[in-house]
Amino acid sequence: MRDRRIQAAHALLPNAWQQAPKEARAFAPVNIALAKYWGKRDEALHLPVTDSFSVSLALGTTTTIAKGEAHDDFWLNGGKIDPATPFYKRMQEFLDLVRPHHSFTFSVHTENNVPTEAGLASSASGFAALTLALNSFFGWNLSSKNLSLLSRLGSGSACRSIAPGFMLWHKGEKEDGSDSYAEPFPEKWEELTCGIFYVSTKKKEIDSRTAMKRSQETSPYYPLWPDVVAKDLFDITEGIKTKNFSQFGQAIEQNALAMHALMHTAAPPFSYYTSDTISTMKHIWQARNEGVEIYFTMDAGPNIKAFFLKKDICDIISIFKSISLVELTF
Ligand code: 2P0
Repeated sequence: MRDRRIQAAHALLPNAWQQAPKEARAFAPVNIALAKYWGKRDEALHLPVTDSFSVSLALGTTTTIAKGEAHDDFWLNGGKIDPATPFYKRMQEFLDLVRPHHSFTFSVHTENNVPTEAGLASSASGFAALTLALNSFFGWNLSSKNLSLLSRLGSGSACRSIAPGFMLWHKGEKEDGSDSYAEPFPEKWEELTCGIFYVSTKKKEIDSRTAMKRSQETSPYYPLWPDVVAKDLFDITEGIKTKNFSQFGQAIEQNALAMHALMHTAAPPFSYYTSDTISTMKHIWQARNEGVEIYFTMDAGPNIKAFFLKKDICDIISIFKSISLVELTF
């Protein structure tokens, strides 16, 4: 499994490289999945069962890399990471793919301006920022496609975090994953607005990797998922192209609810919903019934990300006191 990952990474890198600057820093945005990545056709290479689609936020991760000392040292928001944690191990495993030689060590400072591990996709922006920082640290000069392919080896959804705007991740067909990358979807939507309901910023009880695997392996409804995504993805992209907000909104909400239904029907079942998640969903449905167009999506966590149009901002903030507006990047 490790060899296939190393092979996949090395296929993307130049033949010879050397450390260029003393340190390098890069920013990558959080991406919010609108048609979700939920299930893998290859676990080692993070190859998905379906295409997926996202929009990037202005929030994200800034990563600074320098050469380390005796061993790898990682910091997250100013705190040093314990080498026994899964976070440390995942970072180290990713860096193993690109270490110039066995004894080369890294010092990595990661700053998130979103709550870590609260279902706000910080592992995606984290691995994307790390990939972009490595690219300038070693002077690889990789294309956007190769940056996306490389970051996918850290975390699948990271491949959609290497650029702003709408991103489409092609699932690809090849066994080596060389055609499974994300690229910008060539449409903008300046009117589109996002607001987050921070229902809980507590660490989640079940990590998304485990959640995805259990849904795929045990939900009797998983076989329906590829067709659900294909239909939703069509409606989302058509909605964007024709600026049909109802078509777009219905599809993103349906896709998120279908993904959570897979978790609710897994064995054993589990849920990221809290009672506040459910009351926020109901509040959104009620506002919609009363004529205010607002739709939501949710990822592997209890927080709700709502989408609406700029013209409705005043109504939205007067109806939803706890919504935090966040900037999208087009
Ligand atoms: C997504 N999520 O499309 C979906 C929706 C969470 C809910 O991708 O195992 O951390 O590293 O490839 O990318 C979260 O899964 O999983 C995720 P790995 P990842 O954004």
